[in-house]
Amino acid sequence: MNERWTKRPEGSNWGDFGADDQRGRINLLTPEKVLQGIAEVKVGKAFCLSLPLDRPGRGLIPARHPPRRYATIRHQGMPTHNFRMSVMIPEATDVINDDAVLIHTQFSTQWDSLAHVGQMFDVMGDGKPLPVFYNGWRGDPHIVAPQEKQDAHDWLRFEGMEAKALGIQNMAETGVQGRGVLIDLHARFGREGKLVGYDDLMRACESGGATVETGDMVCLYTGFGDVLLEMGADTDVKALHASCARLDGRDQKLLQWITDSGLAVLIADNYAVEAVPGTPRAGACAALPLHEHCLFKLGVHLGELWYLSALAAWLREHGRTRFLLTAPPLRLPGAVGSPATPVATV
Ligand code: UVW
Repeated sequence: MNERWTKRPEGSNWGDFGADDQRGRINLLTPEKVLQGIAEVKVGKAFCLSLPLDRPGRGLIPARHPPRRYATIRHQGMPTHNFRMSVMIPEATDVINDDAVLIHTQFSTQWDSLAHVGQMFDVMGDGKPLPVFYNGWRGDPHIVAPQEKQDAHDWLRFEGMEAKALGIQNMAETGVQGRGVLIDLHARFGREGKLVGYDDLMRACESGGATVETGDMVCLYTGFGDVLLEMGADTDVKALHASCARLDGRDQKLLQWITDSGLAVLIADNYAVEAVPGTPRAGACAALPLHEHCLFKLGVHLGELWYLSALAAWLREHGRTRFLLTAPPLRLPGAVGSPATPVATV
């Protein structure tokens, strides 16, 4: 018996990939799936599926800020900016730049690790809900709390937080490569702020010719990335929140489809894949029901704010929906999310 849980959440797959599994459905990215992805490479054209990492402007999710860049300090307090090596070695002709970045891992194009969203859940069946994550890993001791530094800048006040289990490096270490399938919601709903349930999703699959098989990496193109880029740095947050399709995480049929389809990961060009918060419901429940279903119950990593526009246009023009997708996060031990620069090859 597993010592972390005696009762697994209804509809979850905890334990199915192993008692101590930390990869979830990434386990489905087998060599066969990589070969299926490679079989989709017909013309050798590659697409960058990342936004510029300083987009979306400020304010979309107020806790997350654009990257800040710093020059490193190389010698006698001097910044490594057009730094002349002759300062240190008189004959040297070299000129050097070096930088450091303070980056909010989920500000722009990103992966959510399985440590990103858990639930208060009665995992030991003793009537005492605890903070728990996929496969019964705990908020404490597995997701280690930060130490507070009272005198630090707000951004830097809580240092040392660490996902000792389920950190994003677990995903990175697999290479995250396989067959991508794009479902074109924009072709069906345009920029309407539409809540998409199972029936809508199935109609979009049918009209776009997309089929999803076990182990596929599913990308939802909604057009959100285009709206965001058109706004430039001055994000109109209200307009953005009202734009384009997002999944209805309260639709049980949709959640069941995620389970049954066997998809390995779920990706969108919007900021949460689903509507946030989910439509109101009486009683104790998840505010982010699709996050609960994917990250907490099934171990399905979520990709958000990906740039899918150019790929979607090319696929539509060529009557295709599948491609090779290579999308590792940073191999950053203990992080709960990561920027990504995914590549689709067609
Ligand atoms: C939220 O907090 C809404 O997280 P995510 O980046 O997964 O949308």
